[in-house]
Amino acid sequence: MNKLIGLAAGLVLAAGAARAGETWDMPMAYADSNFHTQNGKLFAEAVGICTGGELEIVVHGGGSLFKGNEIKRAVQTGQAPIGERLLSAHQNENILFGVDSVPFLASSFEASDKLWGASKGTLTEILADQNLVLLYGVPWPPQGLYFKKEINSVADMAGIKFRAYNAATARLAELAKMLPVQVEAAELTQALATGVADAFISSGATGYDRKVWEHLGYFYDTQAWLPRNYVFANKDAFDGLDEQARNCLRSSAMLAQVAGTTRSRELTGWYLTQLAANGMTVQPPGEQLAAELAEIGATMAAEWTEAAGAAGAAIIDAYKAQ
Ligand code: PCA
Repeated sequence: MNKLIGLAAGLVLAAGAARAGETWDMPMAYADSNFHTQNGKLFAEAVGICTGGELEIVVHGGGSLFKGNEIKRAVQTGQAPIGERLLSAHQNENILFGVDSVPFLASSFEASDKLWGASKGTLTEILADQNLVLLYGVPWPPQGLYFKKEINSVADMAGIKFRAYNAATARLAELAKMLPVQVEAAELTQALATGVADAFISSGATGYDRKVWEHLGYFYDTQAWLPRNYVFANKDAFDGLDEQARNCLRSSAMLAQVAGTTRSRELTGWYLTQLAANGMTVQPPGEQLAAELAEIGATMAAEWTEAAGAAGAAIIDAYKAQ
């Protein structure tokens, strides 16, 4: 039995008799086969077992219920009671949502966990003010650059159409004199096929999910940051549950965060192997490229710190103090 389900099955003993209850639709933005979506399904299963069927969560992957960029609003307004989204996609709303996409600030799983620990309290408060309850967050594998051709310097990138997924990736494109275009992961394959974009930054996971080897040849393992998906509930829907169901959501969320993060870490190398097995050149950036990307990263870190003010500084201080 899966560890997560096993623990949840233990919790059900405390949960009492089963009774017919509520069903929550849970929109998720990424492919059904993606590990975030699979982990969301385990979370849903754990909640179902823990509540003895009182709360059934039905996962809708691949942006099938709401598109990625619609999910937060849908949950805020109660059109969906719960959902998952890329946290840094909301940086335009509040700079602090972009804390996990500052280049080279936290570029390992260990550092990502520390940064999450340092930022979670503040993010929870911001989301609570938006009628949302933060449940859990799971990082994507480290972000690397995908291109059609070999790239040895930032100058080689000039003029390339670059698919962005948040404000930071668009800014990176600008600083490298590329042309950013926002595209959801669900539409990435089509964007590459039609020439809307010829390059992007993402994890091996998204390259694999979208079979990007059909269009691109090179992956540079820059390990620039590990952006996080987070799962959140509508606060009114959450508060409307009985205490037992709320506790089940919280405990299943804790398990899902650990299980999902472990899975992300375990799969990181495997995804890169798959890119290579499908004909891509997978390698670290060359010395010049790495140095020039570090400079762009330093510019972006300074811009983020300036925009994030005292609240941002408090998060960075807490992160560095760990
Ligand atoms: N995949 C998502 C976000 C980060 C990642 O690794 C994407 O490319 O949209």
